[in-house]
Amino acid sequence: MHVVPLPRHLSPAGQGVLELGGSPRVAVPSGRLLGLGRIVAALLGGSAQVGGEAEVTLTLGAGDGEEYELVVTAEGATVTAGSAEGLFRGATTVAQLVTEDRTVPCVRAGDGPALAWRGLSLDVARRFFTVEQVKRVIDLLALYKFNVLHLHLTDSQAWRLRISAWPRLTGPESYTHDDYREIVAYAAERFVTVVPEIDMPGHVLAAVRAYPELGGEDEPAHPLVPFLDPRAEVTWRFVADVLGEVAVLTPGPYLHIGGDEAFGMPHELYAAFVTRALGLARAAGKRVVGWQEVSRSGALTSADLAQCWVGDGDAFDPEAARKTAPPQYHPLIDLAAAAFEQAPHDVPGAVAAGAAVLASPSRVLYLDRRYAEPSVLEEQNERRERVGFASYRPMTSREYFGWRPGELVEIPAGARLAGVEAAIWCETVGDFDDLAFLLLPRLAGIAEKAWTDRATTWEDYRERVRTHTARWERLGWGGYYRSADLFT
Ligand code: TNX
Repeated sequence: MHVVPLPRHLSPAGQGVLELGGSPRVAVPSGRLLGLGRIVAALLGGSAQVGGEAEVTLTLGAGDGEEYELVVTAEGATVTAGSAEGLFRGATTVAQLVTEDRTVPCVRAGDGPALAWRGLSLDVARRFFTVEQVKRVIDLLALYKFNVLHLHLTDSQAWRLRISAWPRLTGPESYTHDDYREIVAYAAERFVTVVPEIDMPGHVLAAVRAYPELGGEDEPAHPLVPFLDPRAEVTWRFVADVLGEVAVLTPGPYLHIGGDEAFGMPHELYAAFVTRALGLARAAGKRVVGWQEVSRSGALTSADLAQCWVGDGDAFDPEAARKTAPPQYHPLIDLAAAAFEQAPHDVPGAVAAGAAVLASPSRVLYLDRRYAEPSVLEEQNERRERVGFASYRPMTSREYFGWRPGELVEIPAGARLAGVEAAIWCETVGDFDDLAFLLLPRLAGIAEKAWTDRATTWEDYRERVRTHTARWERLGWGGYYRSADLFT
């Protein structure tokens, strides 16, 4: 019973097994849920129907939100939940219980999430991923009961979402409105909410290159780190166009306005910018998420979310970064190191403002950290030296599992924890296999932390997750890291 994340309750119910056969039937209670039935059937390699006899039956009953109950007997598997979302979460448990010989052990399970927000931030700005590739990411998120895909759509290297009134922002490797809608719809069918991030007022070199008037009149601290100037009229035409358009394209309730690392921007300008951007996002009908620095604006409220990525436990090694980064980036390394020192002070401010906290401390939730343990596949060890941010201390997969959401040193006691979000930054990611290499197996461990409030052990988790590799291969994630911590 190798289920990840571990359900709240899961126990064997007798000796028998359910034979799924070559094409199991998935029954849903009404035509309205046939779409869900088809998605679940695809997970199991079968077909969907309304009512009738079936190997897997989804029924609406008691239960809140994502909670579900599961009973598997030799006659069939039944998932019961109060919502379609709960049915889907339960179905992913069934999918994970399927053995290589296409049987499901007889079990009883009762399950639900410990945290409401379980996300992954995907950096499509530094490395473009096609719609098909993003769908593969969503498949993985769904398998592990994540419910948020945060798309880091813009950064200094590139802007990836077309904006009608500002066509020069995007190049050929970008999402059209239809592409973006397709991603959002695919995610929604799997109960994953897309949260789009437009990173401002720093991290905007791509926008300033396309529209130099966005760079303001003052010299930035370095030509590579311009910022959007709140005193310029053009800034607000731009921000209103962008946030308005993204809000309309996004059915989900959240808009992420970035706010991190506005290197060299005077405090008054930063605060003025964030305050007005928060207002525009709210006026567009969205709840706002920002990186923790946005608390410096003094304008956060209890409706907002502060995504906390650096705290007292974090470290950034500028010397290590200098060894690998090209010389023209060296001034930025010092600016980044300074930001890492300053940013921890922004977390208490966000908590005091009443904002909910989204925990993303780089120490355990940034997946662009290098692996300290070797791969059991010799040819992967070259990649280990290349992929992942050089300025973070490499960590073993086992170390990476050693945290719990409520006990993070980076998040002050008393914070209102909305949930946790992993982040995969892609400066060092060259292709999809590099992405697979950094995401798996570690993402599964994060799912376990985010979903279950049971104190599961590394040894127990390891035995479960190491059986998932065939599933990863089938979903197109064959590039996963053959970590010696897990696979020896
Ligand atoms: C800091 S975390 C950044 C990103 C980088 C990342 C590398 C954050 C809000 N900003 O721009 O990609 O470090 O790990």
